[in-house]
Amino acid sequence: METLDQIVAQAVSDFEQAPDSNALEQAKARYLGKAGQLTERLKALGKLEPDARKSAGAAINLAKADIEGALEARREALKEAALAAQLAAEALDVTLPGRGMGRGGLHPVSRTIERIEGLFRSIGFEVADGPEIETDFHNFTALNTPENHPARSMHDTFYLEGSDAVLLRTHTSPVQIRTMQAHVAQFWHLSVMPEIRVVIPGRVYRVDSDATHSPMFHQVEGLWVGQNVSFADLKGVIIDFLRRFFESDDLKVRFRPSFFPFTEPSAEIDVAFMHGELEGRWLEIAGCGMVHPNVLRHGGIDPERYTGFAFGMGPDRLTMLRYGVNDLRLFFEGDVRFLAQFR
Ligand code: 2U9
Repeated sequence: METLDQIVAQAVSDFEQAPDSNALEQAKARYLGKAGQLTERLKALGKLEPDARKSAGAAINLAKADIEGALEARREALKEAALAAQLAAEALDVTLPGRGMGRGGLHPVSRTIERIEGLFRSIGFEVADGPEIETDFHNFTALNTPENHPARSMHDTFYLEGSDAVLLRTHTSPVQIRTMQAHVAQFWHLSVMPEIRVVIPGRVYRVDSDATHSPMFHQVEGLWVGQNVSFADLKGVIIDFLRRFFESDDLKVRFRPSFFPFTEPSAEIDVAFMHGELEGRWLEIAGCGMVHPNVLRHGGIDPERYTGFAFGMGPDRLTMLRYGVNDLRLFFEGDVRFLAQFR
């Protein structure tokens, strides 16, 4: 039979070799568990004479204390090793460089709008804006758009709930009406009013959505009203603007007769590049015309004394052309991977 010393030595060795706490507790059971070696010896004490029982019991208790000591020591060692492993796994390398703050930038359409504003400011235009929620009067009636015009239908225009007279503006033109009215209110007492020269950039809304139409898009409109403002002035301003905008002195521009309720005569403006991928192709870029007498009257201006021209263009489309973007929706999804390319 093994001596107590041998059992203790075996237990200490088993504990030391236990790789984790599970194995350690199993090893403990072999010595101190219900059927463990030391437990069996304690049970056997009952069969001994009282004197022998006393000395044997004392020896077993000493052995048990040794084994428990070794067990506790190994438990501590495993706990420390586990903590050290966790600390190593979760360690941060504080010497790594930081991630840095991402640098923001203007949206490509905002850049186009600022560019357009700058070019018109350079020839004496002011920049104006107005409300995106408009009245049916400013958006349609004042712009000579008849009661039955399809643009006024719920299929094309977002009306505010419970109203057929308040809507999301479908163009920036109502701001031009407001500009004329404010101008007249300020200068009506003068024998000749100063000229109005404004460009109006802004968001507009239409019931429309596909790769080339968004329910929200941008417009820039311009208006020049004064005595003797002519279609020749319109052509000069527009051609000069387009050549500067596209940085191309040999850009071709043509005015194609068209119809808008708010201008008469009216024209579509096409451009053709003399270089690059789109060379020689006519591209529709804007619309324009002489402000209709009814529209001047709604603005409070006497069409017998003053004339004016107006134009409208889509900066979203101009941005697509300038940067070669083929899906309008990319501008309004807010995907930073797309937008970061324009920083
Ligand atoms: C007033 C009088 C006249 C503005 C005009 C157009 C022609 C035109 C479109 C071009 C691209 C809108 O964004 S777009 O789809 N615009 O074709 N706009 S004349 O005429 C006005 C505006 C206000 C008081």
